[in-house]
Amino acid sequence: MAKTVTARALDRGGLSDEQLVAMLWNMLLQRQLDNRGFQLNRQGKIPFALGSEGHEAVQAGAAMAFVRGSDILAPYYRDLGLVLGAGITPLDLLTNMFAREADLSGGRQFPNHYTARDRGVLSISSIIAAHCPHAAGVAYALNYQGESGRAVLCSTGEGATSEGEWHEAINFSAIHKLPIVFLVQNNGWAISTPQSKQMAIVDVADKAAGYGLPGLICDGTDPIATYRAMKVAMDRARSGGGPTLVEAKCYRFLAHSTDDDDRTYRDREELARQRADDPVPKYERVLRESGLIDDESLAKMKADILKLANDATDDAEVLPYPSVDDMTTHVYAGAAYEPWLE
Ligand SMILES: Cc1ncc(C[n+]2csc(CCOP(=O)(O)OP(=O)(O)O)c2C)c(N)n1
Repeated sequence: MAKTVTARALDRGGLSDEQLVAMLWNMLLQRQLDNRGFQLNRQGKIPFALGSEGHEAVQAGAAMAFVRGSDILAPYYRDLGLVLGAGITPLDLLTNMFAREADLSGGRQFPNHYTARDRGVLSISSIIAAHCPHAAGVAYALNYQGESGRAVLCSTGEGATSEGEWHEAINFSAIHKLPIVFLVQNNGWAISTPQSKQMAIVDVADKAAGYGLPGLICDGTDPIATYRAMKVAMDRARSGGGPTLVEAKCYRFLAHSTDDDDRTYRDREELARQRADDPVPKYERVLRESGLIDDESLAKMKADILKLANDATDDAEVLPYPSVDDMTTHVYAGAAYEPWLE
């Protein structure tokens, strides 16, 4: 007998059932891979990990507004869900964490510093906001080459908006009406610096007015709300309307990185309060109440994701490290160039 599902009407932002469920998949995969990075670090197998826990909804929603194979992504180190959305695979991510030769940057980058030229993903800079002028440059090049219908998504945290490069990039983009969206994932903290010590305003989106571009705010704990804002902004960029600043309000549940102890600056009550608004179980509830998932399909999804993460971990761990002879490749122009021998 057919199962009767009492579905609550869902404000779906124009997304299909498959897309709504795909966003949950992305969020669950982010969380699984986040945990994996921290586990591997505590096991002494990788030197460092960063987590996006609390940012899952922003990134799943923004990734849904990104057109794979056409748009260009300029991510920052906390963008696990965005890079997955752009086509970087769990095996790519684990190979990067383990710094193996097959890593997309040859095992030379920090963990969480992904890049994939063939998928339009710019290389991540450890220097906060240094990628923003690069992103504006790519957007300028799209205009210059007359490539309409494509946009650049440049992502940062709110701390990055204190950096000169962020202001230069956003100003340049507004002047030249570039096809770019500046997504700010405002999690309230820049390592130990709270937002109140970073800027004297409450909404980062207000910074847009000073440069003459629109600023949108969305609930970054809701992937559909984030998708809506990002879709408006990306479509505007793609159709020649110029740049937009989108601020997604979210929270960082984990310490800044595996090298950070957030107990020294964040009280546990704040964390517990924010956990009550955890985007992952919240979105599970939304899909459950609207009849798009049930216990069985959710359990299967979680089992499949765990297997994907386990397989990627096992496959990456057995790969070889880069050879020592290969040390200067990608560092100096020309593989045989050894400046210290001159
Ligand atoms: C120019 C520069 N200054 C300082 C740092 C050290 N640093 C690394 S991450 C970080 C915090 C950035 O915070 P935010 O942009 O809010 O992103 P979040 O980590 O909170 O996602 C800082 C200060 C750096 N990498 N580069």
